[in-house]
Amino acid sequence: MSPDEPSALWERLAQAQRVAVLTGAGVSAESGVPTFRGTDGLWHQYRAEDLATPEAFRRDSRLVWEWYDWRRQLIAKCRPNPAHIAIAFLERRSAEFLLITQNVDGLHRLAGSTRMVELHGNIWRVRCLEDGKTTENFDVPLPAIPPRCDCGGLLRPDVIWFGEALPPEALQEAFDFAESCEVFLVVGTSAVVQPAASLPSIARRRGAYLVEVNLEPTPITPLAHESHHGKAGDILPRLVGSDNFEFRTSDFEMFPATPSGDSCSP
Ligand code: BJW
Repeated sequence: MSPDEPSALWERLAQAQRVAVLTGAGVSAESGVPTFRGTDGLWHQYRAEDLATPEAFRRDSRLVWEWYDWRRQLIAKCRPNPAHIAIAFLERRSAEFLLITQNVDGLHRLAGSTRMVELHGNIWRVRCLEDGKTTENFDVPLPAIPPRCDCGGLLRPDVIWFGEALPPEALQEAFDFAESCEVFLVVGTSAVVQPAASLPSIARRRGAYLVEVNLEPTPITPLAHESHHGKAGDILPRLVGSDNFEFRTSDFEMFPATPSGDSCSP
């Protein structure tokens, strides 16, 4: 759809009780967080098999942690962009709302989203392989690699790697909401990674109004009632009406101590 074409989304949102949003790496791209696929994506430069599988971690936990430490340093400098803010704004104007994110960067929470499931975990949490305890960890950079738990056990990033099951409660909540919502927005995901990629078609089959925002066509495009091609940070605020509001960057201070107060937006 061109930016000038009228969108029926506004009307649909005004009538909807239940609104869902599925996000992927593209929603954080304008904040400076790299996506995974495409020519600038992480998987263009690095092999997922070496860095994002349980086998890779068993083989070389230091290498995997060095990669995650680098990404944590990069993300620590990033701030939410207008797309994150638009989604937090939409939550506030919806009777019932669920943000289903595949992102691990924590930027949605910083932007003010609260009704949210993180399907692929969170890069700011670690999990001990010995005692199974999960804790927040904002050390940037990590003082020791690989990091260790107080119990001496090896810590791993609390994210979901290929071949691993998604958190069952989060997944169930996402599927239940997709089956019962009236509006389902899909923002900045290539929609190739399962099971998250199935959610839009489930919602569509169950009668939801399906809207996509992405730089380019995806497998969701043929299913969508509306497909908006362009930057989420430009399109989403207009679509949901958050472009009439101003937000201070001080609203988005996140970590106890960030290496620099600057945004790493390009
Ligand atoms: C913009 C933009 C701008 C850019 N504005 N748009 C069925 C069929 C086939 C395979 C499978 C299947 N079921 C399971 C599988 C295997 C596998 C899978 O799906 N593989 C496919 C790739 C083939 N899935 C799994 O392994 C999952 N586990 C599972 O299913 O377990 C089953 C099980 C059950 C019981 C016991 C045991 C097992 C787990 C998947 C985990 C994915 N993990 C990662 C890494 C997370 C941690 C980390 O960050 O380090 O998650 S991989 C990576 O891909 C990351 C992302 O969340 C995920 C999705 O990527 P996303 O977000 O869509 O990013 P991109 O880069 O792909 O796309 C960005 C998009 O944004 C693009 O479209 C751009 O155009 C757009 N964009 N700038 C708007 N400014």
